[in-house]
Amino acid sequence: MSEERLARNARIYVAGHRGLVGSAILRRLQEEGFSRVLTATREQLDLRDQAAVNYWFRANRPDYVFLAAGTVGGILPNSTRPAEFLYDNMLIHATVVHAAYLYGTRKLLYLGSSCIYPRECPQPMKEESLLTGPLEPTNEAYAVAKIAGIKLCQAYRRQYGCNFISAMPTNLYGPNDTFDLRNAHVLPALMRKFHEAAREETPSVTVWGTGTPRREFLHVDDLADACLFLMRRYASEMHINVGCGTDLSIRKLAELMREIVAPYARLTFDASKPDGMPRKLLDTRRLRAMGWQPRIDLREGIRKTYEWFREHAEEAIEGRRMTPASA
Ligand code: GFB
Repeated sequence: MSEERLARNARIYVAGHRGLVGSAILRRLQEEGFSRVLTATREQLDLRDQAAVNYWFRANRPDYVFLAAGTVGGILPNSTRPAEFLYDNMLIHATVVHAAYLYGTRKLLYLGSSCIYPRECPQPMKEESLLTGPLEPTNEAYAVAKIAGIKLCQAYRRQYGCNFISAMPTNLYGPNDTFDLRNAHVLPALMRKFHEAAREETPSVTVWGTGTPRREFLHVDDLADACLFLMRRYASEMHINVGCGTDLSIRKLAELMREIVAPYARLTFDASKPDGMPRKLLDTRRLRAMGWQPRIDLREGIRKTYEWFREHAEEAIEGRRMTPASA
């Protein structure tokens, strides 16, 4: 397979550069010395507006696109705001993919999510398991939009010969995550809860659900590394999983977080909150066979993220990512 050279002066657009994933890709591109990285804030460009996106692409002509923009959140907003998750994400994927086709983008990498696989999917979840069974109801809307994004990239490849590829990351964490408890995913939510509990006299943290669901967590800097790797090396129609290969129960995650952030805190479980998918572990053999592997283990990754959180607690807690069409 021919390798994409990614010249240092290539025009590279990171859609969603303020989010967890986009900001990690941006940092990585800057570290590697790319001199023409393009971004647009939500105020500058509403990615749900095809005419505006076309205009922006015509003016900026990106050679490469990392499509990491979207309306995202944890299990609660996913289940209570399905209209926004479906509408925003379907439009954002469609406008950017279509404009990339119209204005001659050389290659586009679309970021999906491990929630595309069926609720009862055999574990670890292989790429081939897509559309083999019903989806997990708590994130069906988001998953349907993400599946549509994969199909869009495949369709533009088949019909127009576009080099558009899709990567499916597992649950992610790291700097610039959402720490607003109503919208956050489990790892940043627990980090904040333990951080706040550490200041209490009798520290206690409530964990949603039963604690039995299992999740796989990848540091977003590892994902950014995989994204650059795939942009250079992957050119197939099949989406490709990106994960670390091991998972743990939510109870174990809470215990690990407690050890790092607030060792004396007591754990309680709120079973009135949803568990969601029982298990979500990706089969990453396809990517590993190409020679990629993650570098940051979970304990080290949580420590690094907690350092970042303490330095940025105020802005992190404001939770600025849960807005439509985040750019
Ligand atoms: O990370 P999370 O919100 O989303 O929740 P999913 C994972 C598990 O952690 C669930 C439990 O079983 C939650 O009940 N949990 C325990 C908590 N305490 C907390 C807490 O304080 N906050 C949160 N948020 N969870 C999302 C999907 O699913 O994963 C998205 O909704 C996306 O569509 C994303 O795919 C990657 O892993 O269940």
